Amino acid sequence: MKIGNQEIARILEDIADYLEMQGVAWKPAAYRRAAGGIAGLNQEVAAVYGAGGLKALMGVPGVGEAIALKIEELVKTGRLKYYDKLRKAVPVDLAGLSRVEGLGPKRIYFLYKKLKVKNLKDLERAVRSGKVQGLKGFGEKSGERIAKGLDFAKGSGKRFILGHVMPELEEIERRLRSVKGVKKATLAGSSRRMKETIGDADFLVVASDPEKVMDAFTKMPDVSRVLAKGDTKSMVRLASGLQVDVRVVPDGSYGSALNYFTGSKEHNVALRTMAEKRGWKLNEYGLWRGDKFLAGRTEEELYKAFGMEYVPPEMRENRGEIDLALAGKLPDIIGYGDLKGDLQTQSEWTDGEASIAEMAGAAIRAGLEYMAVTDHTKRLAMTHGLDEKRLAKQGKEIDELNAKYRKQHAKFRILKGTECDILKDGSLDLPDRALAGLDVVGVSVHSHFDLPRREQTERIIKAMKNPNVDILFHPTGRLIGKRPAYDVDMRAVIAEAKRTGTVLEIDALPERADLSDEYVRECVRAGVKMSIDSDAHAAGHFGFLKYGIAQARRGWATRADIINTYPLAKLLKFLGR
Ligand code: DGT
Ligand code: CA
Ligand code: CA
Ligand code: ZN
Repeated sequence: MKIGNQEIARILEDIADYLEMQGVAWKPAAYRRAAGGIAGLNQEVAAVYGAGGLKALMGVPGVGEAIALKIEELVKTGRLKYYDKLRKAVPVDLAGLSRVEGLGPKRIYFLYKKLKVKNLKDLERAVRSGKVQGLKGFGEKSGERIAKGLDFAKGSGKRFILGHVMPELEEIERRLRSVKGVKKATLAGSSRRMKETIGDADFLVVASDPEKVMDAFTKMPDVSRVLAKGDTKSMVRLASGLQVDVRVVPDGSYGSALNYFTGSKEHNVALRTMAEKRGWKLNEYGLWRGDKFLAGRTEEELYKAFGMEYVPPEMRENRGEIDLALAGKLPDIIGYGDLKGDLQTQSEWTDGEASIAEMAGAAIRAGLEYMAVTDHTKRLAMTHGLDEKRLAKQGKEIDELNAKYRKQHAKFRILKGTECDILKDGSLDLPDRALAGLDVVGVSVHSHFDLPRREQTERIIKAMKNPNVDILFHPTGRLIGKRPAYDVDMRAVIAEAKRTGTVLEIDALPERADLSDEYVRECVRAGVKMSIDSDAHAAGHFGFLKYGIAQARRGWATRADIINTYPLAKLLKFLGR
């Protein structure tokens, strides 16, 4: 079995840790340098060794003769006796334990000797029982720090919510672009495909001076740890815990590298298989027939060489997009500038932070032509939800604002709406006569999340049957990483939406992203209309809309599927107003 670079690097890191436990002086640093050099290598160590033996290994940044000999043993046998001996003496999960802030090799060793702590689980037990805090040389403060670090380490296998990390990633992209000699810098991976959560972030760079890029990248202020630094590849961990990789690639194969590192892996494999069937070869350096370079400078060129339409990153999941692109039949999915309005916003009348006028101002600046005010209803007492009387009063304020826009000849209209609570039995929190006076009625579930599936489904369907209801807001109620969707038969809900003409919302709030891309796809297939709403609670929240559009694109929705791409007159007609 061939041993990969990541594993070799990890073993060298572990050796460094073991040596540090023993109090060995400069050697740990040498092993760490070598590990970083290998992690940053753009070819397999095994291939380097195969081509040039021990000498070639010593050409890897940070690798001297002693370490080269150990790598040779690893490549040849898949094992390293020296490492096995160290591990046997102190059998601890170094990788896991070192993720805990405040735990270095010396302390890991100490905990092992005193409390037999071998892994995160043991550590958790020892922290809970107060044993760690009681250890001599481990004052109460560091015990507390370790307990905190433990919580974080346990969660660090977690995925990150796209909308929460995207602003920082955009900042990193700008930073990389501003480095001298950088020609291109682009976000790739799942964040380019705009997946609702990402595991790590991947950047590609074309630069005349890669060293400068790596220096700038590893020295960014929000970097908490440099995991690898090489000539063409570096990896860091940000203070948020998010890992970010950067690779410098040749300009001539930028397109194929971007395609490869954008993924998804499944899409890549399908493309590569197709290439092989034609007797071609596809890798991150290009598309080849024998030694002849066919394409790879740009992604457009690459897809064209296959005789395909360009596939937008959001669609690259090998869910049928390849056949459609080959046939020239990809759907014309909604674009990021296509929304004309927003149909779910909250104001300071309930739990929003801004006045209706302030929200409208922000919506206008976001390029929208209409916005529905959909404050909560009285059942949500903690949000100071509206009853019929306050709703009517709010309507007057909206009329006055609209009159003002008309006078200024501003092309903007505030719609009167509600986010009306669906009560336990499926009835609504406002009387029909109040709903009938509104421009747009949204309904949603905010309580009794634990009803049995049948009851939950019937409750929601009953609300959808009310002829005043236009949109079901955040249809599954999930909060990513916090609360799963309530148990509801979405197939039945989608069928009912088709029957009653109810719109299903794609709530763009990053932790909601509700509908998911799969449900968007099912709505498209069923011919059910959707809306993309920010669920804004503050003037700055209209920026969330792009994540909702991304979700719609990932579900292959076109403009026609999304009702708030319609101009106002068409929207009002659709809503029957
Ligand atoms: P993530 O980070 O879990 O949210 O998902 P990705 O898609 O960003 O995955 P990541 O970071 O492991 O790798 C970035 C891209 O590199 C991935 O989308 C496709 C490509 N890639 C990674 N590993 C492989 C592989 O084993 N085979 C192929 N064909 N492509 C790969
Ligand atoms: Ca990634
Ligand atoms: Ca990655
Ligand atoms: Zn809600």
